[in-house]
Amino acid sequence: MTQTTITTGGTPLPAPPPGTPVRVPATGAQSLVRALEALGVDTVFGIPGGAVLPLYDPLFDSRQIRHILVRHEQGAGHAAEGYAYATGKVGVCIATSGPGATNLVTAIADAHMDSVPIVAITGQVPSGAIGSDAFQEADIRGITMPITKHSYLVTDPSEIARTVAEAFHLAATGRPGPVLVDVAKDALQAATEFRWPQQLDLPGYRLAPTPHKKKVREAAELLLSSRRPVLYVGGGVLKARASAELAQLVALTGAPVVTTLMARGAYPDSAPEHLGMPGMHGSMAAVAALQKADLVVSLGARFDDRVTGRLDSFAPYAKIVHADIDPAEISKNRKADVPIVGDCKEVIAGLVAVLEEERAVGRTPDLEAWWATIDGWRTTYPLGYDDPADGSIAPQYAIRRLGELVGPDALYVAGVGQHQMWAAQFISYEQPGSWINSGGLGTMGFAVPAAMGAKVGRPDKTVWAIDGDGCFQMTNQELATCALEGIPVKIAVINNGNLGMVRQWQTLFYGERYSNTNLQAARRIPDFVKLADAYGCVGLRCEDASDVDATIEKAMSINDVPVVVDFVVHEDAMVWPMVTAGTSNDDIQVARGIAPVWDEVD
Ligand SMILES: Cc1ncc(C[n+]2csc(CCOP(=O)(O)OP(=O)(O)O)c2C)c(N)n1
Ligand SMILES: [Mg+2]
Repeated sequence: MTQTTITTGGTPLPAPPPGTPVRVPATGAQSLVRALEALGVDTVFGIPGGAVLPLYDPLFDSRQIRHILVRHEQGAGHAAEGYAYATGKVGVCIATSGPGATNLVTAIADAHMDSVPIVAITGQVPSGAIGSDAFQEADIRGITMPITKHSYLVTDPSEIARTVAEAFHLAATGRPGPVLVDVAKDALQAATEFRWPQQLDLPGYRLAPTPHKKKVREAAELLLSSRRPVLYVGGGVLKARASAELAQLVALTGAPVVTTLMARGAYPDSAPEHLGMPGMHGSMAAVAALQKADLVVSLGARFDDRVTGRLDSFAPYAKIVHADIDPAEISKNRKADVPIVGDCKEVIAGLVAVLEEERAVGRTPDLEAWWATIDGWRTTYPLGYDDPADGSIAPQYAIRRLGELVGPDALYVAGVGQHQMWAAQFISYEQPGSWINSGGLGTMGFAVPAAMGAKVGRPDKTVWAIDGDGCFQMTNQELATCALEGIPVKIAVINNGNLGMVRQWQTLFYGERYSNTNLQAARRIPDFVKLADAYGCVGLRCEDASDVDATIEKAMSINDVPVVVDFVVHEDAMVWPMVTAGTSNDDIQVARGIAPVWDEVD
């Protein structure tokens, strides 16, 4: 009577906890809270307001759900994302109608681009007022339609529980993504009956099929016969929790691995087969290996323009195996020779099974010559940077030391800009899930609230945000939330006094005309140490390279309150290597004006 299994397309969802009633009188709002409880939600991030107030009343009574009162709805959205990244569960954010809901839009778009499972719950004006330009009315469903996996407007209170159950299922399964549930105020207030759905009816929603055996075998054959393969690993491998299978695949093939910005940590950076990150700011070895490959096996990656450079010159000699859970990705940008639709975990396990059989009969790839070429690139063009002559801090140095002193068990969350690229390049990610960032949308302001959400989800982990001075000023108000709610995140502000990544483009492409990128760091407005203090956090400043280690150690010793470290760094540092947007990866520069010498590959 109390236990039900939800099925959709034959896939059972986790049953709600024992004791969850199947039918019970409730208001719409009560039934929404009950539904969240039944789905195992323990944390939600939000801000109340008129239209969503009826929901906040029963939420006050929930003993299961902790509501974290943020300072800006964008923070709630990114916190839900950070929570989802860190836990693998669906993150939840709540906002009121109108401006509350529109403040969520950036985070929803971010989750959409990076396939992050979140459910955004918004209050809507009463159903009778919808369409009348009522106070705080915004058609949030219409606004978010192109940036959600699915969106609902609920006006019938008896539909609330089922809708929430569906929303969670849609957010978490298949290719994950954000789902919006907009609920009219009168539906929240109305008396109804909480009804836990016996099954979900989602016609047209098909979960990925089992990977096609013939295609998997074809891909395995190509891996055996190719002489210059590259495993191009994307965020889908992390979403599929397929790192163990990937490690087996690498062990069986000995093939080089590149991990995209979204996949850092999917394969250990320290492993010899790992060439680093491909793309605009990728390592020379990773970019070159893709350009010279005769086979690219794409696993949960999407041939993003930041990876491919000018598409028609990307990996020109390579056959393409493209495995993805979302059939819409396959051949979207680059035509696949071997398309495989399926969950990466199953695809890679399938490849491993075939390759094991073949190994048993003595067939293994021979990549000796390929590795000799790759090792040449690696030794000639390692990632590097120059230390400023004046003793000031190279941002890369501060970030590298942070990674070395903090170690691979922490979670690292980045903002967007130069500091993000350096954090992707100079920290060694050894574990899946240890790197969290905004890849597809490139959302400044992501780091502080996402770190907050990650720390709430994994209180056992040390969580470091590596943020830019520009990004930090977009969402640092969530430090108040962190301080009051006991969420001791650590923030390293890489303070170069500029919108550095934009400045870098101005240096390179706009004749050093620095239009509106200088944040006037010398005037210290705001002073990040004082700001941290004002928010109830500990603020530390580091301006000299010789103090970097001691400052990081000091920050590591403070675990009861949030810590902000203001690393004042040199403003002229640039991110290298670089492939200029819109150009070919063949035109990569390893430093300003320095093109590598490409080895001939037979
Ligand atoms: C919300 C948003 N606005 C604008 C941009 C464009 N943009 C990309 S990087 C960047 C500069 C970031 O500055 P900062 O946070 O100081 O990082 P830095 O590059 O200096 O490390 C800007 C403005 C963006 N990505 N996101
Ligand atoms: Mg900056």
